[in-house]
Amino acid sequence: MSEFKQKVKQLFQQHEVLISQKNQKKSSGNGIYDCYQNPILTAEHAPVFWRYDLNEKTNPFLMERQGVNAAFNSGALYWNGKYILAVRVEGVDRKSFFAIAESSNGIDNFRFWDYPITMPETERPDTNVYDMRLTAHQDGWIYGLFCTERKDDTRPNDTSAAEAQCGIARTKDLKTWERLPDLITYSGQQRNVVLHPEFVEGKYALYTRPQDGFISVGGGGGIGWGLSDSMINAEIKSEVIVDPKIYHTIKEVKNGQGPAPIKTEEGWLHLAHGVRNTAAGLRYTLYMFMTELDRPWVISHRPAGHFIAPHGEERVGDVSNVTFANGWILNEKNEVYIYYASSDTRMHVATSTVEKLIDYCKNTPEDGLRSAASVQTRNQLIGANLQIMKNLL
Ligand code: M1P
Repeated sequence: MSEFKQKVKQLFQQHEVLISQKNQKKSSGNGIYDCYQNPILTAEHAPVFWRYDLNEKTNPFLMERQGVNAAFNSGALYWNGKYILAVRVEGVDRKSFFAIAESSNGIDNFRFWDYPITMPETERPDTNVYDMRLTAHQDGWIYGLFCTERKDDTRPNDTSAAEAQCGIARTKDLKTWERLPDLITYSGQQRNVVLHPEFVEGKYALYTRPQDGFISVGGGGGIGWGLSDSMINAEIKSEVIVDPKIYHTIKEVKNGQGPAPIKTEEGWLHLAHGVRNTAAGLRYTLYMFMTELDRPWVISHRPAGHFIAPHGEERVGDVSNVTFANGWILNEKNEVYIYYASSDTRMHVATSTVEKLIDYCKNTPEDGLRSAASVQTRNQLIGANLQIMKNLL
């Protein structure tokens, strides 16, 4: 066998070892969810044939011709008994695209399909697309809502001036996508827009995140809510903030809905991200809340603080100190697979159940918004526990 062929073989073998690695539950849990030892997807999980030219004539040094930088912020869907992720793959050229990765058990052995998604463009081409939320809607379509980023043409001389809006596409097979016009709202920009899975008042219902600028949400902000008559020409005429950003909380600077909420008998479970500022830059953590069954825009339970925050190696990456989630899966056993990315670099999974997440939302105290209130809440727990401990220990 030629040296070139041997090197190719080695590349495929190393890749196979990586993607077929078993994932183990970490022993120390918090009772709310279980974490796993390995990330489920990294840049190195991208197929060898996406990155290398395998033709000896055109690539005698077997160079990586089209490197992949990261695999993160993935939409998720439980589909034909498989755990499907619509992964944000970022090339070394900084452009993101979507690619489907599939696993039979949801915690390891994620494999990318041969080709990434070919997402059609609108008449105003996207410069970058990312963070797709998948929603299997009551109308029978699977929708993908994502951020479309384009140059802000009102500031031609500022090479970093960008505009974010909500791109919309739909599919029945996750392979062929029909691109629909971008969402129209009457806010400056939009990111983190998510389609609710059911009709509300006979209309399509969307969680939004209005923002004044590309990075800064500005004066308003928070998770918004609005209805649209159609998804073919989606337009929200009236947008209201249902989960505002709040001073001195984990969502002081901005927040955004994660995946589409999960329906339970006791209300809708929501996962979102909150952002606060620190001397070391922005810190992104995940939080949960519940909304009423019949009014999915009305919050019924607000556990305080973060639900998942970056730990250990998760804290470091292209954008450090970030956890971000735009996908989770409920399976037929009422287990919930929470797919989150760390530091804009790689994907992880945490597993829980509907029962545990409802308990977490209902029984975790709300944020009292002052240190004194937090001490009072904690003292109630300590007092009750000290009584119990007399009999227990
Ligand atoms: O870099 C952290 C995240 O920043 C943005 O999220 P948000 O709009 O809430 O600030 C997005 O670009 C997201 O992709 C990214 O993970």
